Amino acid sequence: MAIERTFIILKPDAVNRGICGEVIARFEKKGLKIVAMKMAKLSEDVLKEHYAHHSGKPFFPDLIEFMSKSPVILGVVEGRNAVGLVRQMCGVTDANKAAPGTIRGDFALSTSRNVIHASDSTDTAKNEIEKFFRPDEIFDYELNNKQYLYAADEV
Ligand code: 3AN
Repeated sequence: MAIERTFIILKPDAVNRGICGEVIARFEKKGLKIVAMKMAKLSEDVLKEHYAHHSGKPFFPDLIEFMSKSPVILGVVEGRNAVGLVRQMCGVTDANKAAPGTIRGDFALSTSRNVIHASDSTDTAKNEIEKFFRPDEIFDYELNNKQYLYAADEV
């Protein structure tokens, strides 16, 4: 499994409910590495492009209004199979159906207020990271814990 980078947004509900730290801690505890992080208020134009695949759906206006209402935290998370792994840790879109133990399963009750966005494929991750972060905002550094996270033939 390759070392991948994936893009996350801690949405306005996470910021305003004060649970960002708990969510980020889950990725750190799992052994994933935070390689970029910043707070930003996303414009309606940026959000309409980010969620273009939902344009025209009944919930689209509420989604844009909600996501632009307050600052969010943007991040890049790195590790083996990070794209699929972070999606698994988030749980399914409808937080009512998300399994206990997942972020949405443990922290949310709604489809539209579901705490976190995470890229759904390696291609999407690459595009989203490029769109939301400049190269100098993403950091290459060693945690020096690889031998404790992976066997020698796994890295
Ligand atoms: P995910 O974030 O799990 O990849 P997407 O990409 O289908 O899910 O949806 C993006 C966001 O749009 C969701 N996180 C949620 O906020 C909102 N959304 C998706 N489907 C619905 C729905 N049926 N009703 C309300 N909001 C929705």
